[in-house]
Amino acid sequence: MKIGITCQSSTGGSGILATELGMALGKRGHEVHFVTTETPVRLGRFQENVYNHSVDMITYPLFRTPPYSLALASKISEVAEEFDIQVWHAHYAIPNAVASQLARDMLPKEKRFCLVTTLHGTDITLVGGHPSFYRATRYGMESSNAVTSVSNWLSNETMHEFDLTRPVQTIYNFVDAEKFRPRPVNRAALAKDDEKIVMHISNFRPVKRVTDVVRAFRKMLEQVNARLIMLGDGPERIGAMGVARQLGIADRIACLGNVEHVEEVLPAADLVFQPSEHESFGLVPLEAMACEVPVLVTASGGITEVVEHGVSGYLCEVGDIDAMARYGVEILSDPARAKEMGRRGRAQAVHKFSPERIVGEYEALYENLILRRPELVGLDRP
Ligand code: GMT
Repeated sequence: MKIGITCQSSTGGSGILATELGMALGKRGHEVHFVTTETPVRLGRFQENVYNHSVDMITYPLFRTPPYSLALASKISEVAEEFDIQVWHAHYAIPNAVASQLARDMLPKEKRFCLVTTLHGTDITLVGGHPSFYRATRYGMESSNAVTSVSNWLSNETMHEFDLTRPVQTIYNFVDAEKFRPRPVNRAALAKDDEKIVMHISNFRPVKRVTDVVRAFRKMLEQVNARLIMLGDGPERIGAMGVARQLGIADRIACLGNVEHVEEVLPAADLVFQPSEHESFGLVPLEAMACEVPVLVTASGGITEVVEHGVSGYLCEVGDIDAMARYGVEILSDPARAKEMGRRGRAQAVHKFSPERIVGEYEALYENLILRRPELVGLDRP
């Protein structure tokens, strides 16, 4: 098949998933064309069948903000026409679904693609639901030929919040368990031998509740000798470090910033800690599970479909710092239990969230749409 993909190219779960999907499709022999602002984070190396096209942006004194969505639509349309794309896959509804729909409208009928939109979470819960984007988000979904989301929770939220006339199909995210696996890493560069490693990985947005990480970690320190390693960056990092200084634990925390190959650091963790306000899926905990690292998360959103309480880690109520600290200490001070949790987490990651299974579900969706393409793009009508 010939498939186009649009996604966010910054470090974020939706862009990462879209990139991993494109690379997996390329390995399966499909021709994949990305259209993005910059090369997506995990698409660094050349890979057969996978191509990346950048959106051409101009600045002009008349524009207070350059109209990115129009440039994106023009580029998608150009790439789709040149490479005879059959299915365009928009990841993250804003602005990708509407830009893809506009791109399709710019094409002559016989060149029009089938459009799939995948919802990732904040495009519905935070951004898309905002009054300034609500109608555009709804229009993007209604005019797609298929809408998928990354958890049952997000599918239901979307149907309810946007009162859609069409179904939303859940297709879970996946993890490459060859890449994310337990492996020897340079642990000594991160912590002393007698220190446990608690790890947090995010884009440090308010929804991640990074100060909860710091507060609960301080309580864990009352009972275990540990170090907090934070990967990623974003607006809440400074504030969280301010809290750490107030609590007198800044010297027990290391911020590594954005790390491209997370799989080279993640296996060093004894616990991955993500106390978000909500997570529509939780790609980071899934990658941790694949590395046999137990996870501590909040029972809010689709993450409850990924992490099983007491099996691969623990689920706490949002903001319940005491419970988080208690569960954290339980995992960090019982290596046999932690090992068993890690083992069971990986087994679940491999069984329920494998690329074979999930990429196969996307392939089946695309194939079905391509069979119906004449009807979907109006080719069966004069
Ligand atoms: O907030 C983020 O982590 C970024 C965001 C994104 O769209 O890039 O992540 C969302 O999509 C990920 C991939 O599907 C999910 O694993 C995350 O749970 C989801 N984030 C939220 O729902 C807050």
